Amino acid sequence: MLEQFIREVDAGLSAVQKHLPSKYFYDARGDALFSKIMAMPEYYLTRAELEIFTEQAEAIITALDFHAGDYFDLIELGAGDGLKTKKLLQVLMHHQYQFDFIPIDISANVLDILAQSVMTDLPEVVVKPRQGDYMAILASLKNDHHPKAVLFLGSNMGNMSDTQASKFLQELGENLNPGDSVLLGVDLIKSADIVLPAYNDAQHITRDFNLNLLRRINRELEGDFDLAGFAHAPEYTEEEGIARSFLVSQHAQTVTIGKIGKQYHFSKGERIFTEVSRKYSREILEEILAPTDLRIVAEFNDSQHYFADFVLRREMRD
Ligand code: AVI
Repeated sequence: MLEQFIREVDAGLSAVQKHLPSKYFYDARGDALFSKIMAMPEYYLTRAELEIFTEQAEAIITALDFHAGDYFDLIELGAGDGLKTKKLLQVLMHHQYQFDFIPIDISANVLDILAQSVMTDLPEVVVKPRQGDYMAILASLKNDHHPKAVLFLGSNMGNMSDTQASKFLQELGENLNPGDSVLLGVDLIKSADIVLPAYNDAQHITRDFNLNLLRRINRELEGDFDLAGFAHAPEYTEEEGIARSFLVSQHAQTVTIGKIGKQYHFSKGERIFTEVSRKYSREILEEILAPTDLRIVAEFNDSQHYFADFVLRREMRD
């Protein structure tokens, strides 16, 4: 784990256009900051998707096409705060569907919190948390003879490039059986005056979240980044539909990272690219899905059309 962090930081900071992987935002401090981001007035994504789940859970369940009497697996990739999933679980329980709820996450801690909260609020739901790699666990579940619906919510796919997203959905499809479903939550392309503030909030929580990458390198890799020497700078245009976050060096500076045993030079104005947050249209999603076995069968939107939850179905191969 530490070796991979070292390798990826060294590769990213040695590149001509410096970059760092956004997955390293999420240590304990990063998780707490992201929880705050989800509650910010500017971060419309969480509220929009929660509205979809609150208002349209019945229709979503119909689109997932479970048959009465079938015992199925409801799998969630990345255990979030559970708020949206609980809406779905409530309606499923109300209609006396029979299923296991299987949240999968790499963090045992995050899984524990979600499992506890579901067991407290909905004690009749069978929760079977699985810790580890998404695809490895899906592969291990593939032959359990239960129909499956996989939830991948919260615009988490937006943090992948289109190539990565396509590869991810291809693998996801390969680990499902024909007829299984995916419920995919994505943020939709809209104007910059709505999207940009979500990544550049008035309380500067997103700035701290972005800078947390450098703080983490300082702590875990013995770095000496001066956090005040880097500014948070997000960019977004509606034409492209991709929000990108950068950290911009405020003056020429040299940073030493002890555990790598190297120094990295930053010129004034030089940027570190830290995160992509893709916004989608149905057409873009269809292009991403083209090489996969998954097809769109339904789309649910919030009342403002900010967000979409797509139901995808693993099709039969001929
Ligand atoms: C987790 N992910 C969907 C968030 C997003 O909107 O891209 C991460 C985030 N980055 C800055 N703010 C929120």
